[in-house]
Amino acid sequence: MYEHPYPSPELEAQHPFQSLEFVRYSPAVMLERAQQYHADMDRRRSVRMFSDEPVPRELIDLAIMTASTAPSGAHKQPWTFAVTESVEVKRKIREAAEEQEKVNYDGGRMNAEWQAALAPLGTDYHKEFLEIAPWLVVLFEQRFRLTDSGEKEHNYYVKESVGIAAGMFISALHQMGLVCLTHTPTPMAFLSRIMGRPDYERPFVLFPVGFPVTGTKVPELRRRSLQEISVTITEPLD
Ligand code: IYR
Repeated sequence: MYEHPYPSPELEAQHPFQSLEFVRYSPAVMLERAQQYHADMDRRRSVRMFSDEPVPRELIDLAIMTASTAPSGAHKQPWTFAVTESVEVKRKIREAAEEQEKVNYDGGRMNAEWQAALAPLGTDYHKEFLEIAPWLVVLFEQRFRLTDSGEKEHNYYVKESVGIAAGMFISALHQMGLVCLTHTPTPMAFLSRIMGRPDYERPFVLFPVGFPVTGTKVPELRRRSLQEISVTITEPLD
């Protein structure tokens, strides 16, 4: 039994609590679901060739709602998802992204080691997909929040929180049968300007979202094995 139950009666008297909605599966169902989910997620790939086929806004909104279930520091939910299907907005974003990427690739802002690491992906400064994909979703991190009275309210673990939300967004899209690219055309300040976001928000990732163009190819990648990515600790080492 816990000597320090959570919530304590004093805590619960001051802040509302509710019962956890927990679904318990049998061991066989747990294993089946775990294997299914892994196999499904293992098919997810970043895509750079999008179809211009339309995607209902409702699906984008559902992916955002799923992303926003992410845990966040002090439950501050320090994110804004800016969504556009506007031809003009997408064109401006493509132009500005290509301008930055040209400096990254051809102007030496990415060093030789970095460029070599990207060689198997074959990326370059051309970002046509930013106009072709039906939706662009820019995830902004809120460094702080302004209250209704205009006061700064702190957010906590913003990068961690927004990173988790980004991952959940990516998996939500995959689960519903859409693809995206995790795109960071750095420096990304142009996204704040074009999308009219306040200066206390910073662009974190730009996601083109849609369907892959028919015949899309992706690089053959090997995912690191469990043995390579996981260690088991059996005794304290310090
Ligand atoms: N932002 C550039 C370069 C780039 C960097 C990394 I790290 C990648 O994994 C892929 C691309 C671009 O989008 O082309």
